Amino acid sequence: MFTRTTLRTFRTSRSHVTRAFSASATPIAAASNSRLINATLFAAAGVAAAVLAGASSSSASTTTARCDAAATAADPPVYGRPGTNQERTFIAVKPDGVQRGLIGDIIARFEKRGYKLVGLKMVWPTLHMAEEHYADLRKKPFYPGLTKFFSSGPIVCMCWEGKDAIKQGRQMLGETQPLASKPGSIRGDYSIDLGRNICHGSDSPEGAEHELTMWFPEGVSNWAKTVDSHVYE
Ligand code: IDP
Ligand code: MG
Repeated sequence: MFTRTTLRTFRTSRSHVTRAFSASATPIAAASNSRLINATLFAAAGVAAAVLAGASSSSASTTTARCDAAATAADPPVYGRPGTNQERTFIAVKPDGVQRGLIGDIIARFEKRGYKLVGLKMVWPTLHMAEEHYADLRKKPFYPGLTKFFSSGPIVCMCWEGKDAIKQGRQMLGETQPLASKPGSIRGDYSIDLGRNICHGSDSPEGAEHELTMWFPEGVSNWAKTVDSHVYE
């Protein structure tokens, strides 16, 4: 179900996101676009919860997924709360990482580390979106090639939450230059060339705010992770 929905969304995403990021449009189209995937994920979570409930009907602690439409005033902004356990970072699998089948591995690394995935969707960026995303690099000579490549195919957008998520995310990615990245890091394990370093991660709280606001205008899912007491002391 997830795959079919993703593909359907993928085919229409270019027109949706173009509108969403044009100067005059509000992000409504992008919101409905990615809500489609979010809703599907929630549906899947609901099925899982139902299965769990059936397997253990005596459990009083069974929780169900809460729709993100039910966000409360206590929820953090989409870019989280830097310096707390609700710090958030924007991690993306770039077009080369998607083509090379590395989505699952990259997600798994953050998941296994203990971070919480609060936003996830596939988007085929327009050139304009790529330029917005890398706006801080617009004066660099490689900017045209970088933005052209970043908009050459779908990327996977993620919002990860947890203590020190921005800095730790960067360390998990490795160095910008793959050849300088240590084995064990994502870039050190899977990439060689600078322009094909497969993943992106916010480099600062300001960067995370810019990127998460841009890529998740519809917001993310503020869910409670029940195992957090086994991740944080
Ligand atoms: P980052 O991705 O580690 O944050 P940035 O300096 O923000 O690195 O650059 C964004 C991306 O631009 C890099 O991930 C890399 O793919 C590409 N890039 C950076 N420097 C160069 C360069 O000198 N030549 C070609 N591409 C570069
Ligand atoms: Mg950067």
